[in-house]
Amino acid sequence: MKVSVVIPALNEEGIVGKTVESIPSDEIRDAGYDLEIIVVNNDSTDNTAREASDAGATVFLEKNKGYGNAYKRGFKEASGDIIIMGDADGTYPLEQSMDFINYIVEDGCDFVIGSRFKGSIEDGAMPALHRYIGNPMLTWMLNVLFGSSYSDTHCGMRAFTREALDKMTLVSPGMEFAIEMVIEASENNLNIKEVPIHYRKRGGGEAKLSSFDDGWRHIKYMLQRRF
Ligand SMILES: Nc1nc2c(ncn2[C@@H]2O[C@H](COP(=O)(O)OP(=O)(O)O)[C@@H](O)[C@H]2O)c(=O)[nH]1
Ligand SMILES: [Mg+2]
Repeated sequence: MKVSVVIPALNEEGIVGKTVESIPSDEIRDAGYDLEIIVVNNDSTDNTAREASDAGATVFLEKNKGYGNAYKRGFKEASGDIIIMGDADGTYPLEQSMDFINYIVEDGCDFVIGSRFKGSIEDGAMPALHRYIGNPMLTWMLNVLFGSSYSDTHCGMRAFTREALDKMTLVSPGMEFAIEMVIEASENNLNIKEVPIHYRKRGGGEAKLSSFDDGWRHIKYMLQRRF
């Protein structure tokens, strides 16, 4: 069986290399899996692409900007039976990848998603506005509208099977991709598992997320999709 780790990266010089290196390649290979690491770049103006490939990733350049477009490209290029996804900014514990894989292979889960709210959040890793208002409100709204029971719909560290990927219709170009995927997982009745994770401060660079624009886009996406 093969595992593909897919990471989108826009101007993540200084941290994308460390993020790639934090993937426990030996542990994954020792457990008997083939492994590929894919970084999808989008016209970064810094050394992101070079740093990622020096760290051992295969780098693709996607011409259409956006978080969703980057992931769609990465998933198209990935040939794994299991796909793991996460940010290039050092915030997610990719070193915990084997836990995610094991929930799929040993417990038969289809879709595994981290939860920062069931786990822990390093001081300064998430602005108070997102931690106490934005994320809980968006998570609550999604659960009410789509009948799901997530605790952290915006957690970007996830793993799923190829069959699960094939069932999900993923078309959003931008950050709404994150919630499109959890809605698709829920609506396709995938066997979903939440794993508590520790969320760290960004290892450098700048957040690409804009609180109000992206918050509003998420609300609009949910309402348009539901009604
Ligand atoms: N290739 C690519 N990656 C992106 C784009 N926008 C965001 N990313 C990456 O997607 C991940 C999530 O973005 P981030 O700024 O960390 O958002 P946050 O975690 O919600 O604050 C990071 O690894 C970014 O580098 C984009 O337009 N293209
Ligand atoms: Mg991030």
